[in-house]
Amino acid sequence: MARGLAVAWAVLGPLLWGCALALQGGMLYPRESPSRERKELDGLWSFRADFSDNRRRGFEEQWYRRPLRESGPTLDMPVPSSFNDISQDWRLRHFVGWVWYEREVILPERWTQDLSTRVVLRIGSAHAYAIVWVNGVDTLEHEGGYLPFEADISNLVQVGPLSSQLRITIAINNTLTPTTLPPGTIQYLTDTSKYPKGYFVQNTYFDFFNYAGLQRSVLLYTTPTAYIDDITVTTSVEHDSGLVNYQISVKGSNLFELEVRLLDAENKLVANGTGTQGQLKVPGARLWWPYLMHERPAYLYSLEVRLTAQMSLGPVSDFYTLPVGIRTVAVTESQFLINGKPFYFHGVNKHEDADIRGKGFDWPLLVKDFNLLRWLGANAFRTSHYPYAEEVLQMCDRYGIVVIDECPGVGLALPQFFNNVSLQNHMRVMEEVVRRDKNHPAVVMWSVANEPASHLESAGYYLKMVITHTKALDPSRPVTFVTNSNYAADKGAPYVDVICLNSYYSWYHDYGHLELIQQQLTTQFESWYKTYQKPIIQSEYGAETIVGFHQDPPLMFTEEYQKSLLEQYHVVLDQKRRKYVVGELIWNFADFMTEQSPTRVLGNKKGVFTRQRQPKSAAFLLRERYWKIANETRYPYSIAKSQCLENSPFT
Ligand code: GCB
Repeated sequence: MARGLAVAWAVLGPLLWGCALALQGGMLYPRESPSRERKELDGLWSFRADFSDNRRRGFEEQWYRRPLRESGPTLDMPVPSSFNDISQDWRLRHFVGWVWYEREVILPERWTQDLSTRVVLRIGSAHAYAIVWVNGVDTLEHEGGYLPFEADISNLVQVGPLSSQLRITIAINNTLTPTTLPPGTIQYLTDTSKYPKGYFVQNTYFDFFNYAGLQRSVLLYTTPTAYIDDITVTTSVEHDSGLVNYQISVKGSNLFELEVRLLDAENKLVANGTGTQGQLKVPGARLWWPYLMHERPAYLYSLEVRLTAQMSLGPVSDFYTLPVGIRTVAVTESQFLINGKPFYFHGVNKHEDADIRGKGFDWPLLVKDFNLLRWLGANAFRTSHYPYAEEVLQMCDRYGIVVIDECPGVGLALPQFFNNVSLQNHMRVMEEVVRRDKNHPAVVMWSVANEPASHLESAGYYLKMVITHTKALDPSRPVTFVTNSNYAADKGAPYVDVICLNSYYSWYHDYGHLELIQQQLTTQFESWYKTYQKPIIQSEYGAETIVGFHQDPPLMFTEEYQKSLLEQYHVVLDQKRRKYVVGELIWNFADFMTEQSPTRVLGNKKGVFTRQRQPKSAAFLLRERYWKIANETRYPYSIAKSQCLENSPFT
């Protein structure tokens, strides 16, 4: 693609925004406000896995009609959490099929009696397919983990004196099929000399454990019956003014007024407007900068939206406040620009994985990981290989950590996965990702897939369609996918704005031959750049390392080998980063769980931290490097200190 075009969409983006969102309805993060309340349903839920042969007993016996405990034995299951590692039953760890969750709730009386209140049930994520009943009534279905879904349940709870008691039942199926995202296959093993009748396994084509369940919060929240349904904000900069373009969708009324106020961090009004769309001009705006790039990073304004609607019961008001960072993103032939300045990604890939909670959202883990990112001097991460919890992105906005937001398009390894049904599903998932994450200043690029079989012709068409669709959904951000194909064979690369490359020299090839890395990596970069003239990110590299294994000279799996491999990569990255390589993301931030296999020792051990978040030797090497790069690339060029925790440089 011509570079001019890339720049053009960065400029035109804010104007084009919103013309293509195909999903109905918004997915604003549920925030409290004078007109909105929240009730979190985290804690212990009743749980039962359906171990019946066809996994359908729950439906046959209609477990949703009565309290789950009346259907048979239940377990206590914490939410949020993956269910897999919580019990001592190995069958649950590897369970494939339907599991049932249930929780009883008492609602505040006002929620059930006040007919100008709307009650919404929101599920942060349910991996991978979910059906929801409220008081036994089929209310909601959703396909795909890692993204929220919700339903207005007012008509179920505002029906009579007993309605303040609510029973929420959620059936979740973790089966992955050729048309789910990520895809998978169910294989029946029919050799009766080896396997019992009906024996099957779930095959996945990615390298992380298929944790499942209610892995993020479930909550109830209220809005008035006329309400702010969605807000879309894009920003740009003109001379020293920040421009905030907003578009607001209102539901429940056609007769309404909207007031929009932009406040600075001291709560001072800096601009205001009215109506469903407009542009706010902020003279002398403070920009949202990535931390380490600027002395005053991550500046957030607040966009206060107030809706006043005329309803038959009288006037109704709704309030919603959205954090807004003013910043621009653009891509040239060899640079990734934030606020017009070259940005170098020195960061990590992550997983939402730790200990017994699996992928369950956890505040202590969130804060610990961000403290480690700052200790490391990491300024960016990729949400490999699925969208992370919204609270993670909110932290990135506040701390100034840049995000490449990846959808669950991982494991697209077989030709049959590039079919039309999968394509439609993939495009819908991108709609959900963009709808959820579009307003985060920290998100600077979308990644539509990780390591698809992009050498296939069918994959070329498929990736072109998903990328084009994503660009139409959000013309303000670059789009990529992460490849491990050869530069000459890759059919998807022509459509991306930034080339993201995974390579594992001297790990999956030429085992132990660290001396080859420099030559092979140089060839990789030069071939790709010569072919495409687009900026390149080394989006994965690393080595499996078992903490406490030592050997000198280095051997594979030791801490010394991981360090030496990184050092070899860094020599070439240093040569190329002044030219067209715009980032390096280590694989991985921390060790994580995978399926069992002879090449994985209790999971993937390529973390620079252990799964318990303790550093391996490579973490210190990376820390020195990242702080050195931060000092060299900071704008304006002042000295960054590695003691980043003092005096909170993040506000
Ligand atoms: C990759 C994948 C990642 C794996 C990693 C590895 O290329 O993108 O999901 O975990 O390699 O360690 O093999």
